[in-house]
Order: sequence, then C-alpha cells, then structure tokens
Amino acid sequence: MIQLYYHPSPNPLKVALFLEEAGLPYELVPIDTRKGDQHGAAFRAVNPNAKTPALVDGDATVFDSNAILLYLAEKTGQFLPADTPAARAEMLSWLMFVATGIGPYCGQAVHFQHVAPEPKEYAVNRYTFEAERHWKLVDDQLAGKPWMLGDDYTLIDMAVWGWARMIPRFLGPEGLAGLPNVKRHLEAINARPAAQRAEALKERFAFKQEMDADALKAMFPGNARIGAA
Ligand SMILES: N[C@@H](CCC(=O)N[C@@H](CS)C(=O)NCC(=O)O)C(=O)O
Repeated sequence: MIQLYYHPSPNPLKVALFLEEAGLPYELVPIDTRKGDQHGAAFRAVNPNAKTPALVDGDATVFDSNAILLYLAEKTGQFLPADTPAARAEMLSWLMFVATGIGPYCGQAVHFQHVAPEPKEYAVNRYTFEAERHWKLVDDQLAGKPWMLGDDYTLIDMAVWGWARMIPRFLGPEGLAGLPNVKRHLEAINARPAAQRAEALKERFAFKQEMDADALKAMFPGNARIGAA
C-alpha cells in the first residue's frame, strides 16, 4: 500500500489528486507542519528535506511533489503525454517550470505577504511580481487548448492545480480575473470528482490552524538566527 505523507497544502494536494485520479490505493500519514512533525526522525528518514509531501511505495521512497507526480505517472503509465522525444521534452519543461518557478515564487509570495515581519515591501513586490509573471506564462500556454499539453489531461495539469487553487491568496481576490485561461483550467479540475476527494482529505485530521509562536518556530527555524518571531 502506498503511503502519502500529507498536509493539506498545495504540494501534497497535487499528489493526492494524482492518486485519486489514478484510483491507486493509498493511506495518508498526516504530518502536522505547524506542530513540527516534519522535523521528527521518522519523517526525516523518508524526506531529508523535512517538507511535505513524500511517498513510500514498497521499497521506493520519493520526495518533492513534482518528482512524485513523475514517479506515479511512469509507474502507472497514466497521465503522460505521447511517448515521443518531443512530447516528453515539453512535459519535462513544464514540470521543471512548476517545480522551480510556480512553487517557489508562489510560496514566497504567500510567505512575504502573510507571514514575514516588516519591512517587507521589496520582497512582497519581487515575489508577487514573479508569481504573476509565471502565471501569465501558464495562461498563455493554456490559450486555445483545454490542458497544459494540449488535448489530454496530464500530470502537468495536476502540478499546476496545486498552486492555482491558491492564486487569490497571493495575487488578491481578483487575481484570477487577468488569467482567464488559468481560471477556466482551475474550474475544470475543481469540477472533477478526484479533485473534490483530494480537497476533502483534510477533514480526516485535526491539523493545527493557529500560526502561533510554536508554529512559526517549527516552520521557519531560520528566524531564530536573527531573533525574529
Ligand atoms: N519542493 C517541495 C516543496 C515542499 C514544501 O515546501 N512543502 C510545504 C507544504 S506545501 C511544507 O511542507 N512546509 C512545511 C515547512 O516548510 O516546514 C515540493 O514540491 O514538494
């Protein structure tokens, strides 16, 4: 049985979506990052980077959400583009774009807008600008086609969905208005039963909601070096 180390946040959600879409049996191992579970020895043995998600499948252990998506797609042969060098090149390009662009810039845009102490104008501007620029590239890619790679729903659509759900949190309540193709794509995935099941997984656990001093310490241990909360 596959074990998904899970917290109801954007990167684990993409993997949950894949597992639900593929109909693979799996169990959840909750990692409450606001309580510091990610730093425990048991989880660090699975993911030395101490972040969710991670996945164990028999003797295979894989961490980093986009690596997990590729692992599952290759394992099952599902949600992959055509098996040609050109189609695989396009898929890998967008997967790495999500891994190195969408994820980090959106994550930092959330962090600096909602968590970081003042002064933060420079960082808010930089990460919000870059997040918006990345989403405009996704919007352009989706123009005139239903899915990121064309006519077929693939792992790239799932990778994009994890963070697209959060756009209002870092581009504001009207953030999707300037991204009509992203909005249409997000709504199409949200309407899928697998996405609704993935979103509902959080109801199974009582994850900590408060971003109190202990949660800040668990999630941003580097703050201690500068005496920040
Ligand atoms: N590159 C990693 C990033 C993972 C990541 O930042 N996960 C967040 C949740 S979306 C997390 O576990 N945060 C807790 C922490 O940083 O302590 C991936 O794509 O899986």
